[in-house]
Amino acid sequence: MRTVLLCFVGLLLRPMAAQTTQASSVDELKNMLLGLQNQVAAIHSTLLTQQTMSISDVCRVIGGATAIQGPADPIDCVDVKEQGNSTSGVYVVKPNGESKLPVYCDMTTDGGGWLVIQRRQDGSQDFYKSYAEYEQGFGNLTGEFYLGNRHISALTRQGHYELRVELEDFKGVSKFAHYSSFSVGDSASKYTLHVDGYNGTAGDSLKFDHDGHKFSTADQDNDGTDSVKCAEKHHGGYWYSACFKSNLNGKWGVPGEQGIVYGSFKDWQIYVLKKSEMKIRRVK
Ligand SMILES: [Ca+2]
Repeated sequence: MRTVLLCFVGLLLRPMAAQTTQASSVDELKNMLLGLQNQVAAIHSTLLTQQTMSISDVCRVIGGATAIQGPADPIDCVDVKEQGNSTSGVYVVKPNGESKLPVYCDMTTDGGGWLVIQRRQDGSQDFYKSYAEYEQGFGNLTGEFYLGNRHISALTRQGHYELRVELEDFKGVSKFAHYSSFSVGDSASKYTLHVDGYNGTAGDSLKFDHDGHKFSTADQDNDGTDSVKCAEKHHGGYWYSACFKSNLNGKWGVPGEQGIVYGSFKDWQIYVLKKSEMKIRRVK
């Protein structure tokens, strides 16, 4: 042990001795190292400035996740949940091949990880919108909104998704419909709805009469029925056929066929609902 220590001290002393005899060279080396150190600090500073990180990324880094390589962008709320987020709220996701997108994640219902694509609750948002507006999305993620067909399509093309529809009437009665399979086609398909595998308490008013149908708005009639303009008649944007079993984007608080209706909620009556939430989750 003593020999090892002596060798170690010897190794340290040898360059120190060289320092005393070659002071000028050492000074030059010192200056060179100092210059390199400054350059590294400048590059590091530039990288930090240029780096764009989502709030969740920053939190993960602060929380002790790897600071060397940032976490992958979440592609949906399943990823957001798996990155350790258990609070419902707005998060930024990046669907495959798409730009970053703020979404609302429901982390409490049925195990969490749900990405909300539509919410009605108080009539604060007008849902009588154009095809382009339904394509891009509108409203407030923490209030009433429609996420947008192009985003819903992009999300549901990156895996197998399930759908949960939650409904509430003006008396406070809540029901839900769960579909084990849900997707919306691309723009060329006019955002055709594909939905299957119902179970729940609200009945099936979505696969029935709407599965396989294109999206229609007042300014783009894709309902396949010449005799009527369903979106205009029923004041919404939806996968109308001729015309609906459900009208979840109808006019809030209005009784009759322009209101928010989900036929099987109450004996296939035109029964107006107060709240509606549609949310999707990737099935792994
Ligand atoms: Ca028509």
